[in-house]
Amino acid sequence: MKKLLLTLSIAMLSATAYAAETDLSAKWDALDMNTDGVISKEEAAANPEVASNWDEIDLNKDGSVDTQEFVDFYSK
Ligand SMILES: [Ca+2]
Ligand SMILES: [Ca+2]
Repeated sequence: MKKLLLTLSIAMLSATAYAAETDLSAKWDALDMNTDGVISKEEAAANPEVASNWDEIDLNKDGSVDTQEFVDFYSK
């Protein structure tokens, strides 16, 4: 019984992680409209959440958001 519960909670945990990942990846795809692998400030303008947090998301201040910066922001 204990083992079953453990298995169930692991399955639930990974389902949550998977959902979060899928959600994030869908969000990224919607933002990176020219699919060059980074989000430019112009692309971010389409998403108020990203646009208003731009300075916080663009950690290295190079004027674009890469996947690492994007994931870092949303995994906080
Ligand atoms: Ca882009
Ligand atoms: Ca950056």
